[in-house]
Amino acid sequence: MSHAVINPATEQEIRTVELTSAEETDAAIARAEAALPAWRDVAPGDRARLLRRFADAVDADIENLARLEVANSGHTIGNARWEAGNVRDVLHYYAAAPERLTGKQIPVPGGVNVTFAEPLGVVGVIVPWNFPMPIAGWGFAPALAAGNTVVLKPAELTPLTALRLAELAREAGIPEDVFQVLPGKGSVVGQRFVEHPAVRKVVFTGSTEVGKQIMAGCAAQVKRVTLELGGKNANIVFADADLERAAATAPYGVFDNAGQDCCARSRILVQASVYDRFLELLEPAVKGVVVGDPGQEATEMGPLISAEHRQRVASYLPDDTPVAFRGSAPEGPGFWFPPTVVTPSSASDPLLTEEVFGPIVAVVPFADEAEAVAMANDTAYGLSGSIWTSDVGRALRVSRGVEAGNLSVNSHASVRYWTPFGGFKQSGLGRELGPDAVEAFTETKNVFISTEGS
Ligand code: TAP
Repeated sequence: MSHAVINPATEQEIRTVELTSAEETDAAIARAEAALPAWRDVAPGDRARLLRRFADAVDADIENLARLEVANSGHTIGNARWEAGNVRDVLHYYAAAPERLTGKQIPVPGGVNVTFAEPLGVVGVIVPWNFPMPIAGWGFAPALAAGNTVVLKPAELTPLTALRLAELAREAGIPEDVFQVLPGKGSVVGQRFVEHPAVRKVVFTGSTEVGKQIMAGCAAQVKRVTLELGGKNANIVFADADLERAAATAPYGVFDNAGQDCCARSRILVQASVYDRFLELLEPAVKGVVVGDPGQEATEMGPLISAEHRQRVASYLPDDTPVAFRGSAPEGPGFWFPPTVVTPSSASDPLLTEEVFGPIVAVVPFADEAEAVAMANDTAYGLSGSIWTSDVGRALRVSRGVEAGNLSVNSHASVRYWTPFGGFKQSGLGRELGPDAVEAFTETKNVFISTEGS
């Protein structure tokens, strides 16, 4: 079976990709298992060198990878270059890990006690369509660095950059069976990662709904799992903030990648005393977002990923929705959707509770700090958020009060490869990136060596 890969900005077919069957997935997992002993035994410095070579191969291919992503996913060329660069940087960062996977020597009577950081085995990485390159790299780079072999399933809609990354790995000298990319359906390939006993860990990024099924499936084998799931993130704007900056940047905190971002700040909570002024400032900022051909340097927002997804996003705007104002979007072919600002009045409105995953933002007022924190936390999710204030004490109090894994003050930055990333509550389980992520790809083994004479 094959899948026609569509350019979401033009609706033209780019090429077809063969879908991996359940039997082919099992065969790939068997090869990954067979490749494990040799990969685990590669000297730490040599494994590090191979990962650095892989990073260099990605670096030399950035423009090609970025153009592939523009065509396959409709990402703006600026974002797509950043995403390819992120894979390079994550590989370089974790290339420093193999020689640093130290254990501990723990004092015990009658001998020596040491711990080892052992690789888990075959790791299955399941990637969504919204950030095909970075999310793949956050899984495979630390997994490979720790001595695991990897099978990776890109989203059916967006396989092209992952397939290219597998070619670059081979060019860099990483053995073919150590890192395999298996395009296909979640219900086939992803499901085998969950069920196959040789896969010892599943790294899943995607919807909370599917994440729960993955976790339940993995429980049957006590399989390790990392989950990076949805978000309904709050951008909290206090009256003492630099309102001009808060309003000018808010569109980019939610409409980046057309809102198809787990970290999208899709709820803007504004202190009531400056609510009207904030909306006045927000309107020109939203109308100024440049929506169009993602391959053009000046474009700030591209299309949605598919016709089906556009329909889902549009379903959040029934006729009686209080739409404050909208930006622009091209007419004609492509899955376009204009940036849209809504002002729902009920806290239970789906626009305030559900992850829309499109360019729609809800703006609502709050009275004081306590209410802002309560509203921010009034969600099953807990991934990210922003706090705009000029009061350092308030910034820290609110940061500690909001139940989310990644917060930024007077900024919307969420991701740096050297800081931990992940969610509270139903936004996920475990952390990716940062100095500790490699540990999530190892088991601690404790060994006692007796020094007693025989
Ligand atoms: P999902 O529908 O959950 O799909 C994610 C991946 O899982 C795809 O590769 C999909 O395969 C696969 N999959 C689907 N059903 C499966 C099953 N039963 N067993 C194993 N794998 C299965 O999510 P999506 O719509 O692509 O992505 C959007 C979601 O991802 C949003 O909720 C977003 O917030 C979340 N997300 C979270 C983060 C972080 S870091 N927290 C980052 C990005 C996105 P197919 O290709 O067949 O669909």
